[in-house]
Amino acid sequence: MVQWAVLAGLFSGCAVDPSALPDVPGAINLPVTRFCQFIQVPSDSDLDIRKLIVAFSPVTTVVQVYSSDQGHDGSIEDCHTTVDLEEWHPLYDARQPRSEWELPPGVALHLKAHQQLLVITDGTGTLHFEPALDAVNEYIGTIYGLQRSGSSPDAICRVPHALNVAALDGQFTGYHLNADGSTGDQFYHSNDAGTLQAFQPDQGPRFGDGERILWHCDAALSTGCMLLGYYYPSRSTQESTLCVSYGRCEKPCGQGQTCGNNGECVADPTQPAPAPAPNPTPAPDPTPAPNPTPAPDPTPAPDPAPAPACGLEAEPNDHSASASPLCSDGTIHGTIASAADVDWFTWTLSPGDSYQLTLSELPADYTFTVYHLSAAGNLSNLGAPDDLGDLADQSVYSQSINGGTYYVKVYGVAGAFDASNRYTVTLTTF
Ligand SMILES: [Ca+2]
Ligand SMILES: [Ca+2]
Repeated sequence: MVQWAVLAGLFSGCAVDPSALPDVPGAINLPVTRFCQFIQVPSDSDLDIRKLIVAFSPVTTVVQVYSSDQGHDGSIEDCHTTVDLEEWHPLYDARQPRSEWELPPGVALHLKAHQQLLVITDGTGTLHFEPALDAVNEYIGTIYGLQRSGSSPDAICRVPHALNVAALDGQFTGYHLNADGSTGDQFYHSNDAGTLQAFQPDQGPRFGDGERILWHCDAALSTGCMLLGYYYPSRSTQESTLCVSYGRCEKPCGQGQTCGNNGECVADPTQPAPAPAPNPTPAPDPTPAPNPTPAPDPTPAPDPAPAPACGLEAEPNDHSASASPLCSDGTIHGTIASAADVDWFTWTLSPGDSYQLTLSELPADYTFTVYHLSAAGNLSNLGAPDDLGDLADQSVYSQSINGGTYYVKVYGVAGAFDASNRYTVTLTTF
């Protein structure tokens, strides 16, 4: 699970003069006025786009456009703090109030009829899509990922097949990765203006089938870096590849290991002993028998250990319909008992409630996704935390606009589980 943090910002009341956009037959103009706006492609047929213009108010610093194959109820759901990149595929990203991108001849960006879009911006303006006029031979695919600067700023990404890069965006420095794991030639460096770097036809970087990219998130560029590449050909009209990396390793390393420079997991010198997993509090009896009215003790011993508040999940809870309610204090414990185990929990909020949901005490790499039950009975994905592949606590923070029933799904990343040790979910409302 990989997420994109939504950037904080203020609305601008400054509308962009639509006359500043070219009057092209068949072009679509999407006005965007909300911080997080769910809109659908206003077309009854699929569209092949040859040129995209972002025209926003001068103070705009970010315009992120995502697409999804899942519908989203409501145009102004909770403006969640993270975007689930498994559901939402980046379509375009601009860090300038105005940007234009014209695709190479014969290459198009494909939009499906009424496709669900999510636009996140701190400005107000218009997305302008111009249709392809000539024959379309290839479609644009996207490759994307997240990485943080800091102790392990390197990440790798394997391209899905041989491809030509049409444009690159994001705050990173990109290198070819040699087969032996050593760093090859640099092919990209984020420019100071943070603008999309588009290449002339067949002048962009090329990658072979299965080749790996090394991308480096330098703290001088950003604390959180985004990789966004547009390439052709793609194997379908909308191909997207989410790059998940654990440093230079493609999979999380085990306990006592760290990711080495060659992309293999190696023994972590900072953790000399494979310490047994700390489990200071044994799991309480899942069904503690109520004390059958003890005889009143004239000198009652004070209870040394307060009873666990509510306690454990109640399996089966593998679907939202069988979700375990959070305890009255907002906590619950559970175990991911197998690679297939998922645990659903539920709670309710009043309109306007702010909340923070935290997953902690992880014995393995788990993460979660938050959902809201709409009035129509549909679950909408509100987002998920940053999971860095470690055992650190993960949180999301948001505000409920309409209140109602919420769910969280906790699961192991890449099949991670630990049947013996518990995790903890904590909901705080304020
Ligand atoms: Ca469970
Ligand atoms: Ca379960």
